[in-house]
Amino acid sequence: MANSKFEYVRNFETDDRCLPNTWIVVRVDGRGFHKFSEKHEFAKPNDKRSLDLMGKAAGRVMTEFKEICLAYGQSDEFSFVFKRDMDLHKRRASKLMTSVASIFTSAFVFHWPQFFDIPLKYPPSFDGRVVLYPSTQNLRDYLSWRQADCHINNLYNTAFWTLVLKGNLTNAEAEKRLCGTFANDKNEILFSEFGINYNNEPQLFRKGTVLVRDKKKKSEEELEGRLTKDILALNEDIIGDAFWNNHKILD
Ligand code: DGT
Ligand code: MG
Ligand code: MG
Ligand code: MG
Ligand code: MG
Repeated sequence: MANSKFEYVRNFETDDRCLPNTWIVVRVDGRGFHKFSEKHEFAKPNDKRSLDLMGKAAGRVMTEFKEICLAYGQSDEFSFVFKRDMDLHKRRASKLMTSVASIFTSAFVFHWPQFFDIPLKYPPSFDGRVVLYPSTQNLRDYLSWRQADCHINNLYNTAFWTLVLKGNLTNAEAEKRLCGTFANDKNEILFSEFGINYNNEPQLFRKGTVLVRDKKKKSEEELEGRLTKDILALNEDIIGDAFWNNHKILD
């Protein structure tokens, strides 16, 4: 049915191609995960099962899209970085964003039983957005921003839930106690009152998860603990230069 009289409606579709030669970041974020985490009895403040499942789902997205060079996740979100010279889907924002959110969500549901003993109570969903970064410094700053967010929230949540669960404060009392405190105050409360050295908390919680590709041939032993044969999950600092000097992902 070429050239039917209906075909003019195609002209209503708008062009949403991302600017060439820019880093494309797609970020997905769990919709209403405050409620979702309560309903599924997530451990507070961090549930390792959920964070590992998020990493697994993100790995599926990277397996599907070879154009993604790196992903970073924390809490209920994951950011995917597409190589700046890629031309997948003609760089159309809606195609990239919806495909990533869809693959991520279905993988999250598909792999749920591997991580949780209880069944899903309702279908979880994730929203998506696309952001373009023209310079590599802008992209590094974006990723630093997300990891700093992870740190700030995790320090607050660790102090808050320690005061509630171990200090027997009510939620309101704990909130009041932490109001106006700085990072060193929270570290001090954790250490002097509960003997917790925040720096010894798991890296997964403090740093989030960064997924990178690693195509080197590996022994059986080295494959242990990997997400897939080619994708490595790390819980490292990505704000400083060391990580980037080691991995050369953005060069
Ligand atoms: P949204 O994104 O606007 O639809 O709303 P939410 O509720 O997803 O809010 P968001 O994304 O700003 O914050 C993430 C929520 O998920 C936050 O309430 C804490 C919760 N959450 C994420 N990971 C964990 C976890 O490992 N354990 C627990 N207990 N809660 C978590
Ligand atoms: Mg949100
Ligand atoms: Mg959310
Ligand atoms: Mg979130
Ligand atoms: Mg089609």
